[in-house]
Amino acid sequence: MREFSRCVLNRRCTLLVLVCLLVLMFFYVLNSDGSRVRTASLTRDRELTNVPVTSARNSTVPSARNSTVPRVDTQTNQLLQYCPETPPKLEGPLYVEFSEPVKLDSLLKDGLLSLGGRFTPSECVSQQKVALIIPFRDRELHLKFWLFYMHPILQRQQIDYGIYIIEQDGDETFNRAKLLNVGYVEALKEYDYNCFIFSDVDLIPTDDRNLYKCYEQPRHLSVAMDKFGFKLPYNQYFGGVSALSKEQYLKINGFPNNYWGWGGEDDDVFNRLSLRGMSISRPDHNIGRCKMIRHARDKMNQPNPHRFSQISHTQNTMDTDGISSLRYSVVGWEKTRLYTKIIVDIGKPLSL
Ligand SMILES: [Mn+2]
Repeated sequence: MREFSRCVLNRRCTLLVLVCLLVLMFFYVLNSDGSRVRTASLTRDRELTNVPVTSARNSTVPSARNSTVPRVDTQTNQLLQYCPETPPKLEGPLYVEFSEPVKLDSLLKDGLLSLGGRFTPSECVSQQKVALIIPFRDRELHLKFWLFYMHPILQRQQIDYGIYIIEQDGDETFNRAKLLNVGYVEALKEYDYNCFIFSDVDLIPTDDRNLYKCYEQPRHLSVAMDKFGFKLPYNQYFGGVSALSKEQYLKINGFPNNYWGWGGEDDDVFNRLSLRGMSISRPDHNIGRCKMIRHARDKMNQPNPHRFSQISHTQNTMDTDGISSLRYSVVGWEKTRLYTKIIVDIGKPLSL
């Protein structure tokens, strides 16, 4: 009798184990469609560790290692998934016009922006944390247009972002690249950004499928500017708007600090990237269209007469001139819900 009941018990146990196995297999198959958070994050990690830095142009694999973790929505108590590779609410070609002045109140109505021009999508977890850095001096009107058009675009792109306006104090010759270095350092003091977009204040993309995020290779975003007849002025052109992950930026020791005046600094950055074995990723020419606000040359931003000689020496200067040698002091700052502005003293050119 006892033996009989043990036998029944064993059978039940076996049955239970089998049922458990079936349930496990069911969930395994369900998970393998890649839509679950856990699976998505595992796949991304594998892609990141296996892909060599120099391979595949125009890849859509984000190079910035994702340090964001899935979070629970406090209102619905649900676990949020990562935002999809293609944001669902993009509009494609956009109407962008600079002839009429714009009002910025509409950007604040929905309460989505927080102090410093910070935004985090509520419906999903962004794959990257993006700091937008804008070198600035005396272009208030352009900044208004930029904010008016860019905030809605970045929000439709579901990007976790912050806006940093880096203003050069004083009337000394303008130094775009050094201001960009300052932006990188200052942004990282506030948040764990892993992607940096460096943008001129007068450039607006006219298609929101041009995603303001980082890719496996450094990204040039302003590939078809109206100013250049919607073409690249030359193949190595890296000016206007570019995106570098933290790793890509550090690999080239950041940007040069000694290009005073207009021109050359973007070519130096291009040289740095190719000297470190990287290539340039770009969007399609139709998607990468953008409009520049017409303006006269700024005072104190005359063409840099040393630029051609400097560009030819990138290989010798890049290790000593860059983020490793950056010196500046913060003179003041301003935080609104549209942006963080940091006013900096970056010195003046060394007399050669
Ligand atoms: Mn311009």
